[in-house]
Amino acid sequence: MNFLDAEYVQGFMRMANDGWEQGWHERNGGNLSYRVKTEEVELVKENFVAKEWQAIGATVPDLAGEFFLVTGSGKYFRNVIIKPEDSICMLEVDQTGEKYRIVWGLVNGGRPTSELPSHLMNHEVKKKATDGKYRVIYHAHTTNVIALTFVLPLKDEVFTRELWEMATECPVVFPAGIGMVPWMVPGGCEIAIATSKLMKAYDVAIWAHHGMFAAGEDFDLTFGLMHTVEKSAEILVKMLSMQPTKLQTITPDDFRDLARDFNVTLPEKFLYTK
Ligand code: 2HA
Ligand code: ZN
Repeated sequence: MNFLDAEYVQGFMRMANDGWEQGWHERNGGNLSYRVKTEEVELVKENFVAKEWQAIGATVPDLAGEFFLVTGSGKYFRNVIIKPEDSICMLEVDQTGEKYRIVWGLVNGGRPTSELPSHLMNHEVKKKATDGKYRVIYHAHTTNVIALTFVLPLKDEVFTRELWEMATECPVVFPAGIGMVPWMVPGGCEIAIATSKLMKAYDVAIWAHHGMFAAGEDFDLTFGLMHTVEKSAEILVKMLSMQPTKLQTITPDDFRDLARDFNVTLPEKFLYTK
């Protein structure tokens, strides 16, 4: 089968374009990765031409032998649907989990996303924590979330609670909450370690003054998660722009009622008295 005709490749490209249309991917901002299923690798492997092995910059032994579809470093989300073979690539992780090689794409040269260590370390954590169910890691420069990292304390409890309060669906969409990474140099192993630690507990991590990481089972759920958090942040920015205080809001007991009826567990650490 032609590589670009595979349904998951189409889904990947559509998600990248949806993110572009949301305004989350100025220039080469953001990156996306998908852990490909064995049968999906089989479908397209007649198209593979393996390049040389390269260091990942992190060690991910639990991803040994896995294949990933990822955006390219310096590539623009805007271009993914018009020139996918230049903008994205399929890569294979070696048996030690220390190296990768490109097997399709990036036809004009280049490397996988500069955030490859964060993507792969997050995949490793999520693969283990969800029995292999989670397959998507998405990083975007979401405007309103970034704006909030200048005015709210960079604490998991504060971001989770404030964003939950802005839209009733939020605690149902991200019941585990949100983890905060203080400002760090992007692209390296250190920020990857900090982020993947948070991913053990959460599906969302916010990088202060930079953007967001979201993890999920498939493209719909992961894009939907990013979209929901950013929408909630937009409401919070609008609310704070009107006045600094709320006249009324969703209370801790309201959240407990919601949790009961919607069958979700909301950690009590987010339901503190203000
Ligand atoms: O340019 O978003 O964090 C890609 C990025 C780096
Ligand atoms: Zn970024």
